[in-house]
Amino acid sequence: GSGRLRVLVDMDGVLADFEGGFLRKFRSRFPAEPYVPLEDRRGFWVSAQYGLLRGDLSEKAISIWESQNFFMDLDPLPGAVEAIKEMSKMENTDVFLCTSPIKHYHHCPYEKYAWVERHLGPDFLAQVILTSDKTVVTGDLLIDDKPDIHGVEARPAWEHILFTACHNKHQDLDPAQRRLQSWGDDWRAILDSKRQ
Ligand code: UMP
Repeated sequence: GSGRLRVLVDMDGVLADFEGGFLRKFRSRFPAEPYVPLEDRRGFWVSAQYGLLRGDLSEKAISIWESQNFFMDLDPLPGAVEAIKEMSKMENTDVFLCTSPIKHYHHCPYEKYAWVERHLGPDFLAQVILTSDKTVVTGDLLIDDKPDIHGVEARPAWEHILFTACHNKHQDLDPAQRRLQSWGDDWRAILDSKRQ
């Protein structure tokens, strides 16, 4: 290899507060409907849990993140912006933002780039990787809140570090899988553990 460490960092649920932004806009648009408090969230797919609550709530949930300004308005998670800026300034370290767009493409891809420019600065736009299959992207680490990341590559190059989120905090992991509890956790030690 190049002797450099390549870190792939997910956006929704790791840098941007997808769950908090969703719940706020869902309650504001559908004030009479039931909702799932963040402490009751289980499973990665918000739409699936809302569908279990009541059949028609799945499509109401989806309509929230398909709306204009949903992705743009997401707040950064605590410490995320500072951590990414510091990580990208480290010697021998390349940071890429690796994120899957929703299928409804009218707003999401544009707003993800706009979010990066706004919160991380224009220099970070070149680091964005939009992909619906993260297994074909090579890297040493993938920091992501989705517990099961699969695709056409059966043996991805990266080690998946599970970023703790409301929907995965109770989940039992494979004993080999490592977690990052938050950006206040020791992400520097995880990076160091992968350096040559
Ligand atoms: N997403 C859905 N449905 C859900 C929850 C999330 O489509 O119930 C979207 C939001 C993100 C994408 O655009 O899925 C997940 O992308 P990654 O965090 O895996 O990059």
